[in-house]
Amino acid sequence: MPQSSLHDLATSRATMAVSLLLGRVVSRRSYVPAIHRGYASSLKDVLQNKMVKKQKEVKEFRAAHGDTKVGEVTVNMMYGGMRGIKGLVTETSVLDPEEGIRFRGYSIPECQKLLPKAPGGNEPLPEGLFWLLITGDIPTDEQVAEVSKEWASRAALPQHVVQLLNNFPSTLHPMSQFASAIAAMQSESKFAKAYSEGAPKTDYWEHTFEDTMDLIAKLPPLAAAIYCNLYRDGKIGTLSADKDWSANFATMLGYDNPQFTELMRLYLTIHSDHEGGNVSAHACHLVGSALSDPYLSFAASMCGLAGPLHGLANQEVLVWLEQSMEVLGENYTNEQLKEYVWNTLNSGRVVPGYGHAVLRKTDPRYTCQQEFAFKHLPNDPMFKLVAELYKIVPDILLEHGKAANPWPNVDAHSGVLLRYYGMTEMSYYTVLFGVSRALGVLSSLVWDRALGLPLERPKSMSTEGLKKLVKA
Ligand code: CMX
Repeated sequence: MPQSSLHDLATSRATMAVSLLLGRVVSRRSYVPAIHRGYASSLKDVLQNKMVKKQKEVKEFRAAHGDTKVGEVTVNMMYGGMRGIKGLVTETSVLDPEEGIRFRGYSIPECQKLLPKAPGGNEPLPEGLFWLLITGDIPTDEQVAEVSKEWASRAALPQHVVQLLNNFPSTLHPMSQFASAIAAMQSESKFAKAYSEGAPKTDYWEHTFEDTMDLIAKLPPLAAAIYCNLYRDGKIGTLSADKDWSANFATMLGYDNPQFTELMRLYLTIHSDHEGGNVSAHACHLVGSALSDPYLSFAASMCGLAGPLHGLANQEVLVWLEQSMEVLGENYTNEQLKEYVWNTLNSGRVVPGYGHAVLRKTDPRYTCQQEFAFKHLPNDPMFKLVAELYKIVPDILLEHGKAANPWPNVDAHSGVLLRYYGMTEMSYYTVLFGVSRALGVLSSLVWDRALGLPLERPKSMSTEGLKKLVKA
């Protein structure tokens, strides 16, 4: 496979200066549809049409129902992580406790069926899911191909970010490297630049959209640089203008198995969005509400994803599974496996990959990964272990009596698939989750700016004040 050094990928300072200059020109004029600009971005045109309609819809809805009550807040909700409080509007996806996620109304199986695929591929292209998330429409093959090309053309990393990545110590966790490098790319923010030059509020969405497209395009080379620096020889594979986003990512990571590329397409699609209240989505929305630019907002999102109760659980699951293999070997009995799970619980730890703050059934993101495993790696011992655990853990968690949801979530399955194709470096897994999560949280950020959502500032209270309020 052709390899190029990280430095080859970096844009020179001169080129960057020119593109920043162009960015300034664009930010000063009012929006001109792509067709008249002579370059491909029909996505932006589709989006603008949607926005005009949605802005009107929201304005009319608020005028008619602005004071209508939508729920209540209890003392337990305030101490209990605000579970169940209806306090956010997110357009891109809705999570049903029983059914799981729907992206703009489409379930995962529906997305797998309806979204465009790569030639010869069976899994949906994340580009299509992004189009769906941000516009609400299922795109055509041509529209998706256009997004792939556009992302490939925006993928160059600034030189100072390459240097930063190359200088990180190998002891720094990949997620810390990821979040830091994203924050450092803020130097490229078209939103920050336009804001500092006095851009009108009505144009915020456009600058946020441009940053979103740039940032999503740059995440695969950035993530690949972390991987290759930490676990390979520091050289990343060559990006090609003709490949889709996932195929380029797989190549840059150094993987040339077409099945791994298919896994990437599925993985990057299903990890993208989980409505607005989860930590990574909420963090992006919250920080973005201060008009921090998309780079800073997404860096904050990634700091949240790096927590073991959220995205880092995919790393924790693999650590836990490998430990069980070490302790039990491959010829374990059902009783031994149960004992291993009980030992985890009795030592005060959680069973990673199980439970959820909203879901009350098996996560459909787990199910579609399980189907992928049945198709491609039915005899893998680690997959068999995951399948065995699925049979016993829910009953154990019910007997344990604490977890509100005893069923597996997305993280219970992803690591096993990656490991099968040779990606054994589990501390890297959450970075892949993060690359995917950009599609959802940045789509929402564009809509936040289009709808003019204000600074987020809920009311907090002291226990003393709360006691007085409820006359305790
Ligand atoms: N194993 C053991 N105990 C669990 C548990 C699990 N898998 N899931 C929940 N519990 C415990 C909680 O720790 C809590 O105990 P305390 O009362 O002692 O604090 C109790 O059950 C009630 O928790 P809950 O209401 O069921 O769950 P929360 O909404 O508070 O938290 C989650 C949800 C995901 C953090 C929790 O289920 C968990 O820790 N799971 C394991 C980690 C994991 O897989 N996280 C990934 C989630 C998906 C993602 O974001 O990527």
